[in-house]
Amino acid sequence: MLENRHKDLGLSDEKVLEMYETMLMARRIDERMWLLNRSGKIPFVISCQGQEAAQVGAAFALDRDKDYVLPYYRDLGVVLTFGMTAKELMLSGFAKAEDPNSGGRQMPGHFGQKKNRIVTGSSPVTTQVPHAVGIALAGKMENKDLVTFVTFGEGSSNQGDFHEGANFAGVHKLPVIFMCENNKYAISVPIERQLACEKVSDRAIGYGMPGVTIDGNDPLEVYKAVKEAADRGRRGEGPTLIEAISYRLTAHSSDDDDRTYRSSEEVAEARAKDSLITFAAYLKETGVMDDQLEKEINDRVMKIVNEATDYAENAPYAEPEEALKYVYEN
Ligand SMILES: Cc1ncc(C[n+]2csc(CCOP(=O)(O)OP(=O)(O)O)c2C)c(N)n1
Ligand SMILES: [Mg+2]
Repeated sequence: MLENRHKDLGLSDEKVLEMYETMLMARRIDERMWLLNRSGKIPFVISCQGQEAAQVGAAFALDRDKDYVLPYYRDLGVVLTFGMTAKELMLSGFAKAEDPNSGGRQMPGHFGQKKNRIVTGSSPVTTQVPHAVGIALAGKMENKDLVTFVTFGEGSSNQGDFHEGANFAGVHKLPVIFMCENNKYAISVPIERQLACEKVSDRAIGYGMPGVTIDGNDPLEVYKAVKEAADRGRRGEGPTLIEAISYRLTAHSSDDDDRTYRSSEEVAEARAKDSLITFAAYLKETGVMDDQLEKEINDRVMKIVNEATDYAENAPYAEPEEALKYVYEN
């Protein structure tokens, strides 16, 4: 690794430590959710593990006071960067009344928080893409200096919503960043059975926008690509398609057994390239972090995750009468 790549990108030591801590927070929350699920305390988990570098690297390149994010279900790293807390995520895992995403109505992974411009999504994959395009159009019509950032899986890039949204954004030169988190599987279907073209980013040419494929395990490479895309969008030059390559380290969800369709050797190989390990190594090589600081960060994160778990576990469920709130007009 090159010495101090983050300095070349204009990122301070504090910023990259903050990135690392956010990646670690996403991982530790996710790990805790699996434990809670397997001990019968929460009904469902859909993991970010393996995709934290792409999520956090990207979200750090955006303007957290202006831009809108339209995350998909794995994006713990994106929503944490945009201000959702561990406590709020745990409240969602336990489906408690105080969950800011949906008041405990939705499955975990349906992120939404108005004050942080995290736009709520729906369960059919890729429906967030046309929403991101629409918000960018509104921003352009109102001369607002904003970009929208939308993510989706590579399997989901086959859905009509992606193609319709990308085409409209390309024609109207809208400030949208389309980021595909290519984790090589769509549930049990491997990448070779999903696409006839070589890369998801090859699809960009059809919509008149640049398309790049980058290493999604390298948060700095992702930061750089998303920053360039955001700058293009703000200059009025239109959308960009970014394909961040990673690997889904867990099963698709807590309801799936991935041993039925992939080998443990393949998973072990991907685990050896885990961005939590490689980014920590980079921070040590460049003298930004030592063993002592690494321990301090981990202890701080674990304390927050423990407190969030306890709080959410003990928080009240919504009253039954609340079930129809927001569904019908009062
Ligand atoms: C329109 C639609 N079809 C099918 C599903 C069921 N489904 C949920 S996640 C998923 C796989 C998506 O794979 P990918 O886009 O690669 O994302 P990943 O889960 O790998 O991150 C499917 C088929 C759905 N939610 N919506
Ligand atoms: Mg996938």
